[in-house]
Amino acid sequence: MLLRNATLATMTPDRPYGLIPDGAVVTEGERIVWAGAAADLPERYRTEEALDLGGRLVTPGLIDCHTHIVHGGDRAREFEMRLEGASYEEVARAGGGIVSTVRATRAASEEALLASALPRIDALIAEGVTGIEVKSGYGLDVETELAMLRAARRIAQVRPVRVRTSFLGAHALPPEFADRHDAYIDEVCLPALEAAHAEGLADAVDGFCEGIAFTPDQIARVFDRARGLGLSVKLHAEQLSNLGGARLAASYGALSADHLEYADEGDAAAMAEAGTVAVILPGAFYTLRETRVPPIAAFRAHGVPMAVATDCNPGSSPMTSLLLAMNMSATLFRMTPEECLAGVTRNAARALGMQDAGTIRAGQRADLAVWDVESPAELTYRIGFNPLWKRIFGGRP
Ligand code: DI6
Ligand code: FE
Repeated sequence: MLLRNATLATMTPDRPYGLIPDGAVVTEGERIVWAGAAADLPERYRTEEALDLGGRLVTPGLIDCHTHIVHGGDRAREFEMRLEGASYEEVARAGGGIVSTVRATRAASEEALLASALPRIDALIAEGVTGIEVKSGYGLDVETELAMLRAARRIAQVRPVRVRTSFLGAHALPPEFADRHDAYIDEVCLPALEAAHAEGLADAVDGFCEGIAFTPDQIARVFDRARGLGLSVKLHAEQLSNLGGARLAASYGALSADHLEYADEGDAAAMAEAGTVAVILPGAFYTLRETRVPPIAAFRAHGVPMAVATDCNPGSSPMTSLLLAMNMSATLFRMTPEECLAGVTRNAARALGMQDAGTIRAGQRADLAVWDVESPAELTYRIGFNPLWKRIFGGRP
């Protein structure tokens, strides 16, 4: 298939947006076989069946590289309570907070987990998303962690989207292990990781390194096991305080460290050295009404690749719009529109270890988004507006 009369934001790093004003793309099966200026289109492709894009903008299909999109229940009642003045403790005593999602997730079948995730998945797809990362972490027992990952894998069988799964057993401490973090790691988290790996359910291993979750030493034990199984790691780090999570992640050659509001210059240097992507999550910052912004300038100065994601979860980021995450990253964190678009394409692919996605060039998968806009900055600039014109997944419109 020949896509002609297109403005290409190829997102290759050689020039801003990798922009090619009068461009063309040729796909064959699932792959891109040629992309460039229309004037350079090889003779042999000129007779292909052509789709005239009328000058519209083509970007790589968007990638949401950090979500907790599979989960039971919701936390709308808790949202109301907090706005009526209830404290965090009162919410927790009324059965709210992360444990309420754990309870709802344990009570749901794998089928129900899949069914409840699909409307949220569809909202992402409607904005040109072609790749999604999904974490476990609301089961916190072996069976439910596996059920979450199985439901996540099934998304790719029922929707035209690629899915990467992350095992997040070290997300929170379930009530039955109150104050026994190490026992939870030994008796649930590590056995669940082994079982998930044996079933081929985990592409990577994640953790939550925070005062309200797990210490760097506990996370290191999970990462050691991941390394033993040959799995890549990533980490929720420096979201609410600096415990050294980003440096720990970097020391394991992590794909990414995520959140990072409390990261510092030294963390940025360590991440740059390790090639660890900084995943910026403005939805949680916004929802929790945080005030400390991630050190974007330090990441930029050290050359740390930055990705942007929704963190879609029922508590701290009930958001299913990657375009909104781009806008928030610009307005709240001062990322440029080009950094925001690279954050949901090239750098999001890198955060997932997806080497064949995130840019438009020969050899990449033909996962593309066509937008009814004149310039790529418009994707970040507008709020609550979806200019997607067509999505192409594996060469298929
Ligand atoms: N960081 C967060 O903000 C969420 N998880 C995490 O690791 C909170 C998840 C929730 O409240 O359900
Ligand atoms: Fe998260």
